Amino acid sequence: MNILVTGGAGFIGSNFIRYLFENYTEDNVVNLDALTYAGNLNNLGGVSADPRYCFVRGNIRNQEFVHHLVYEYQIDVIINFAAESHVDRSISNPDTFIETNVEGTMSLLDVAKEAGLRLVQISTDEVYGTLGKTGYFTEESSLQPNSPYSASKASADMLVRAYFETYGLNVSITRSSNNYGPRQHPEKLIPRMITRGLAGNTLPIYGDGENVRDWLYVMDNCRAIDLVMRHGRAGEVYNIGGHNERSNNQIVQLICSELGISEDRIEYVADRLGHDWRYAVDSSKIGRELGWKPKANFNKEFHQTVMFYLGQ
Ligand code: NAD
Ligand code: TDX
Repeated sequence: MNILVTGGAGFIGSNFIRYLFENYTEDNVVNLDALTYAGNLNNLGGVSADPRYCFVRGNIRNQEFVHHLVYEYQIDVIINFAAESHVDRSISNPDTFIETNVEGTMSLLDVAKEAGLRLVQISTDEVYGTLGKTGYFTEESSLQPNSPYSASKASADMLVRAYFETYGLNVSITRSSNNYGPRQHPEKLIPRMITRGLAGNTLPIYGDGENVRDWLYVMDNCRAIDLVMRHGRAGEVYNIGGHNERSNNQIVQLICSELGISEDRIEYVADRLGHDWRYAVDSSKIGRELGWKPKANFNKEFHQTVMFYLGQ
């Protein structure tokens, strides 16, 4: 297959390209990435010389350009990772989130429609809003996004759904929980705490730190996305969860222990506006239909993740 990966210079996209090349010999990848502040070609070290790989700098909103790429490289499927992905930035500057996450997805949908291609939209569990202490989001849960970021991702999901219902476009959506692993931008909780910890800085936890996230090892997510790309049903949504719920306090305490630094470095700071309290997804559908379940041992992969950032 000839696969157009958008946003492949970012965290999950770059790990996904690695996953493909490690597991398949026949696939070719075109990585289309605008190289925003979040894109880093060093994430593709070791891959960039592979004859199956090609990097193209460009914006997913540039429909004419994407259209040209699809024909030039005879693309079979588009996997859309490209996004503005940081909730805090969406609170201070929502405009680019609408431009990339909504208009950019719309542009790709139009190209896929015109060329008759399959498209997999990489979405997030944040579109469902927040949970209390119990319960899980299923694919049938209502969309109740609370941040400009999650509202932009939910809007994109609605467009994807509409292109399936209206034009019969061959689309699937994945909604994963929080990913951890190598090559994540240092603005996100885990790499931020590690890099600040190493630099001797304070470790800023928002609010009381009791917010809960379900941590999914990035390679488990890549394996799930690959299954959805090849075998997922058109018009369907697949939740992907790690079954590793931890409070932010627990995560930062673990980082302190991994780095051998004192928890006195933790500083409780002003809470994030509209801060979702808990995310947790029911991923039984992808287990039932595609035989996926998370394989990673959390403590082992968390340790490896810390080692990765220590080595940088
Ligand atoms: P990231 O911010 O690390 O990477 C995003 C990439 O997209 C960057 O390389 C950036 O340069 C590129 N990009 C941004 N705007 C672009 C544009 N207009 N045109 C082309 N490229 C553009 O993000 P990530 O953490 O790897 O997330 C990837 C996807 O997965 C996103 O759609 C995100 O919403 C979703 N997601 C992420 C997580 C997570 O925990 N990181 C969880 C669930 C879903
Ligand atoms: O400095 C910090 N202190 C802190 O307490 C940062 C950066 C975060 N936090 C808290 C906020 C969240 O409760 O940690 C938790 C995780 O924060 P982020 O790493 O910003 O992730 P989150 O907001 O949960 O969103 C992530 O998962 C879902 C990704 O960034 C999204 O792209 C994805 O859709």
